[in-house]
Amino acid sequence: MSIVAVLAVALGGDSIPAIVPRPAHVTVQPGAFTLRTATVIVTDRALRGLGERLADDLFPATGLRLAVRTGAPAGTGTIAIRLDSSLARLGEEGYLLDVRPSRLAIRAYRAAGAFYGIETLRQLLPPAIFRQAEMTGVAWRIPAVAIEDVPRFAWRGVHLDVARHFMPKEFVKKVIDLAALHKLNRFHWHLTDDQGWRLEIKQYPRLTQVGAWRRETLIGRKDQDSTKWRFDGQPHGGFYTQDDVREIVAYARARFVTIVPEIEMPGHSQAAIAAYPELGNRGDTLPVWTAWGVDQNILNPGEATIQFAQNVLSEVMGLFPGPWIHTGGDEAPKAQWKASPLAQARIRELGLKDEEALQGYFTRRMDEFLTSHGRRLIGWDEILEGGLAPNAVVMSWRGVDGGIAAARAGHDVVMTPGSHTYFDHYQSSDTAAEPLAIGGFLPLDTVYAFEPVPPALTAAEARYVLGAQGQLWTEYIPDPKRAEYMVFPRLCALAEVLWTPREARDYADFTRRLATHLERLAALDVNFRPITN
Ligand code: TNX
Repeated sequence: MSIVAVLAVALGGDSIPAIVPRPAHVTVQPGAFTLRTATVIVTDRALRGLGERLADDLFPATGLRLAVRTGAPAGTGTIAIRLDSSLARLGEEGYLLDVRPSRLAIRAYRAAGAFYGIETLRQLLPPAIFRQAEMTGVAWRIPAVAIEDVPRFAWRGVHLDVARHFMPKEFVKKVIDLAALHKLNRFHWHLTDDQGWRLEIKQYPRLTQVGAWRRETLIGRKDQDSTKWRFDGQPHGGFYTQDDVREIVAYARARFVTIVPEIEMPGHSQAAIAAYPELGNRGDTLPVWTAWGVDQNILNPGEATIQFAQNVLSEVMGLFPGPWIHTGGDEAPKAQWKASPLAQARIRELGLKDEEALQGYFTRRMDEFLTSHGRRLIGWDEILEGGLAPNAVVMSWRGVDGGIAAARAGHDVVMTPGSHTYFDHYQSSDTAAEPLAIGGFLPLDTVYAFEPVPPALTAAEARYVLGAQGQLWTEYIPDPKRAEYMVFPRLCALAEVLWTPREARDYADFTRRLATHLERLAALDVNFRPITN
């Protein structure tokens, strides 16, 4: 048992309330605050929107329409939500939550902190609070606690591949909502790949007219022998219009989630080449890819293609206000560049060593472009191979070594190793009892045991580790329900890795709280994998 839990028991209180991720400091006190018809939500002018959102969230299950008053005194029977300039120690995202039988108060230095205080408050209520119809016979009691909470990491992310299988806009919003419930603050949206281009680009309409649709999809696991491949004969596709994106960006912003859009280059680009064959190396007309794996068809490194990529990124920057733009960079086989006169001439002209250095040059051109527009390029760890672009942030997916190398070179890093953060891997060793997955084995306790800061880093280097995120690649994940099954409850474990102080992490205590948390997810219609092992 942790020190906090021992203290709580010693004080005669219950164990730590079932909040996921577990707050940094919790003191359980006697008594409870009860929601009643007369309860009033009191906010600062700046936090009025958050107060209204809380009132809206509490209404369906309780049937109570709580009044929201701005600038009123926080007396008996009030829920006060306020900014406090003396709380700079809590940073952008920390908060204090003080629940007494007579009144309840959330205080934070910044609005994001107040938002997380509200998320904690919702989890202190019975799980039925997440239902969308009035739940009779439930006592809406909030146990008296004093919570002081700040996140351990600044980058707490979840990634979703909507290229391999298109996921509808409503599901994207649900993922953002669930991210916020777990106090995650980055949504990495993998929008383009060989099998589909999902973002409307006004200058290049064929990207979605052609690139958003594939003729059919490989059935089952990809066999080494391509003569054995069988296809489903069903067209698959879809894309988000720019208006859809504006809606999703606003939805995320209201939940303090920054979207990190990803446009893959120069690899994972067959859908773009299918739309505009001049982007490829051979000028042949390709279909949007119907199989999985590492594709040999990559963008050519010519000046016109660099211009194309920058034009696309201009529209992306116009849609997404966040600081980070992801340009992929992973798995770009160089056979076509080796055979291409244009690529070889580029290598000579630019005095580059080889094809890897040419990809490094391509990435640096994107880095300069994004930097000149006040943004940061982020890419998968292959971008280290051809000489790292000066401002780039690295996502370390092939283990943590890329992250270590980048941090030592003074680059920001987000840890995304397959070994601990790939939610497309199996959740059980009994794979026959699970839906078909890409392979691998990533059980819940392994996610929980993940340590984003590799011990090899010094304290100074460790500061470059911004955090981590969970990945959902969707080759074998055809729809939202399967996506939920693969992500939950593993994302709950990762959220705790990212939020909770390292010394307060305790797997047994996590699984105890998770049992209640899964009732919340059930109320929210999340198709989580039940805990069976
Ligand atoms: C590798 S992770 C990829 C993806 C696949 C994934 C499957 C990464 C940067 N590239 O394109 O979907 O493996 O696990």
